Amino acid sequence: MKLTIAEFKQDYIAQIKSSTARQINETTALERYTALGEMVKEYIGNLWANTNSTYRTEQVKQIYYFSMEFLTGKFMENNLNYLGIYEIVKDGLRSLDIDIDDILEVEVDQGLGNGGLGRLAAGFLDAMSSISIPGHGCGIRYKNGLFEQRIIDGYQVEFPDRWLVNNNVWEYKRNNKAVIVKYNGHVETHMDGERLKFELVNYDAVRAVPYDTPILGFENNTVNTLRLWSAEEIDDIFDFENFSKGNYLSAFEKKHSVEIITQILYPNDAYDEGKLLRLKQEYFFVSAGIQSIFNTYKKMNVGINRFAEFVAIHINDTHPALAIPELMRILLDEEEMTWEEAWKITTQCISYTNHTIMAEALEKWPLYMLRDLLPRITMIIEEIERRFTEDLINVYHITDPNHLSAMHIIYDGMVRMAHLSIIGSHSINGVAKLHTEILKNKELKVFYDIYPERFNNKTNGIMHRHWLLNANPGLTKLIGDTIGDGFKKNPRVLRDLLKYRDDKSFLDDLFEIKHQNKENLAKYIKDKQGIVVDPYAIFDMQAKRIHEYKRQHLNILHVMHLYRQLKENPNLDIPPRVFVFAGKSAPSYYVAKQIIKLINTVGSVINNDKSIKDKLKVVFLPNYGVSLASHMIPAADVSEQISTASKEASGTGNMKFMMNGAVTLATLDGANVEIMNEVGESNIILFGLKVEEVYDYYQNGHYNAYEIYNNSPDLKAVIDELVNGYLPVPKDEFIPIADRLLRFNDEFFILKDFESYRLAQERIAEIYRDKYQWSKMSLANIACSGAFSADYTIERYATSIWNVQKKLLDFKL
Ligand code: 9GP
Repeated sequence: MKLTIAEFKQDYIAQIKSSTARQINETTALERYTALGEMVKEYIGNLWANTNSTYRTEQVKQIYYFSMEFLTGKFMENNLNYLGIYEIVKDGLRSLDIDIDDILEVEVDQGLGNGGLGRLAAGFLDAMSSISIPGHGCGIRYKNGLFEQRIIDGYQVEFPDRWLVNNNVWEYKRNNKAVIVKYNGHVETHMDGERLKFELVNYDAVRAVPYDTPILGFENNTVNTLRLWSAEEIDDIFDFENFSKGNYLSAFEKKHSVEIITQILYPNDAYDEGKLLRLKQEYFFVSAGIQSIFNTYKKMNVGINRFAEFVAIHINDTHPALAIPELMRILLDEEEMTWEEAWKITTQCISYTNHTIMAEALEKWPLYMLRDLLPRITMIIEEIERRFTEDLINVYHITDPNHLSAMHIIYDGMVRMAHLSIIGSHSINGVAKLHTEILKNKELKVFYDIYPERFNNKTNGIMHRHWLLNANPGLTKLIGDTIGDGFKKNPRVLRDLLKYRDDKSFLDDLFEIKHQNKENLAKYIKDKQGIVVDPYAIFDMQAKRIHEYKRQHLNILHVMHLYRQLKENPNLDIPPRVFVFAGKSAPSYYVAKQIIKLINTVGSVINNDKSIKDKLKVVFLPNYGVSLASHMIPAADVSEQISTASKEASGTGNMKFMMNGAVTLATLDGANVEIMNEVGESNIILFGLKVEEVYDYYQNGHYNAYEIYNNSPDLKAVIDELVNGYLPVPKDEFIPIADRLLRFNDEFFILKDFESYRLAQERIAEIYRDKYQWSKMSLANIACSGAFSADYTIERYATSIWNVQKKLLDFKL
């Protein structure tokens, strides 16, 4: 947009006065931030209104991305960049004696997600807007985001994440678009002429109120909507009569029992908590979201039969799978369609992404619970199941009871949400090539055999503008000065950087930018953790959820090994290294929490041991989220992507680190395989078992952890140190970790992969000694990272799954 510094200053001073009734120099950073937010929101508002009215009047097909999680992080810097006014605002504020960084610092991360899945959803929204796809997000406005992680005495301790405490300047509450969601009750049937009608009676009604956040596209006038639903008591009142009788608490009971539905995001990305509340949440946003899609759709007046021509609904993992029976319910009970008509529309509209093969994360709900909470929805699921079984027998000629039971939706008293999602949608995609192959050939093979045309791959992507423009301005400037700014819209042109791989002065600049980012992070570590690290050391990072399959313990065991070597020979000639960890554990995942404690305990010993001459440091940065990632990733030399082959569906951190010039230390798992294909084997450090070897061990059962332990003195020494070593903890503290490795036979092959990991780390140390060789590898990673932009991923979803066209918008601000 066009804005001069003088115009900005005038608008801003007026805004500050109207929103705070104070002089600018008397305002707090929060007030300044809020005033700026209000102003930016007004600029965006014009574009937003134009986008919505164009979609409506031109009757374009729209995609609704349903997700339990949206990890959007902060909006201000992005919005300023996307409007093209960041520099103007920065200079305007400076002339008012305000540092823009102080304002940006005040914003809190919108942390409505656990990790990869939620961040992916946020990146997809950004990409849809930025490449002009009419697409919106639908989710839950949790009052408390993912917990705040603090480290106390080395342990993870969880605190509530009250992100709304200072209000959220970006959202609009839309009372007039509220809808009713119905729970419990029972279904009555009656004949209406020829038609059997179903009616839910005596239900509990909850008011779902949407809060809309504008999702701005990059310099293209598009503003889509993230609609998050909040639960309210139907009239938002308390029981006055009860209150008057002095029953203060019980008067508010009903109100609280409703509001609790959107109170908290489950801090869990790998397990089905089995909680009724979570099921309520899932139906809540799905039912509200689908009702509101109908309300919007009906304004187009094109007839209900054409619904699938104008609406695509994507379910992000199985959490929104109840969209299938809910859409059926509305089409059958409210729009009075036949089952066949309704089913056709439903399967044409719905598509599903699978994000994991971890068995414990594949959602199942007890049938009795579902029936009690959602009686009509359960009837519809049972009918879907009945018809599906009939098809299996009559169309696909499957009669073997074991085969049939492997495919049922309802089995052993449980409802399998992945099966419902597959049967009720026209597309099922995995999130990296390898992951999709595993789904097709193994985990979901029985379904692939009957529906091969439904299965496809859509490798994940990241918000490349965020990870460069916002997170790494130094690198962004160097790229822009060298190859121009085309990469912002078309990140594949980053490949042009490859021309500079032998240009020493370019490599010097690149090295210098990385060094500056490391200096900044070193300062951050010193300020926050009190640990001094050497910015000339190799910064080796593992930042992601803590999980045994992600193998943070392989990393820390190797650190313990390096420490042993240095203790034996303090003059050992190795480049100094800083190992940085960050990530949250699910609160109930005991072993993962012990891994955090182990990292911190090892760190407390190593960081204070003068005898090793600062050659080794270990840092655990608490409360990993989008903002912390944005500080860390630009400073990384090495990106640890070391999951057990087959277990990480894709990973997206791997792509962010690569884009910022880190060299990946990787197993051939998830999207690491595609990263290797992009950069070439000479620019990635590979190690470890391959998928086939992992499956071979699982199938043949001949893995023997004790044997490896007994035959590898280095490994044995560090595992023994877990229990009998120098760590200042009670002797049994880390026995649970040691037990998982030995007594329970090392499910994730830490022991088997230790030696090749150690050698890979040695290679890294070797290469790093040659500054130019290292910088060349780093350059190759940046140059080849453009392929992993979410812009391209969304392009592929739009053309091959959703069949949604771009809508270019012309509007002058
Ligand atoms: O574990 C996967 C991760 O590999 C992937 O990158 C991410 C986004 O597709 O999804 C994660 N899965 C979940 O968070 C839970 O299914």
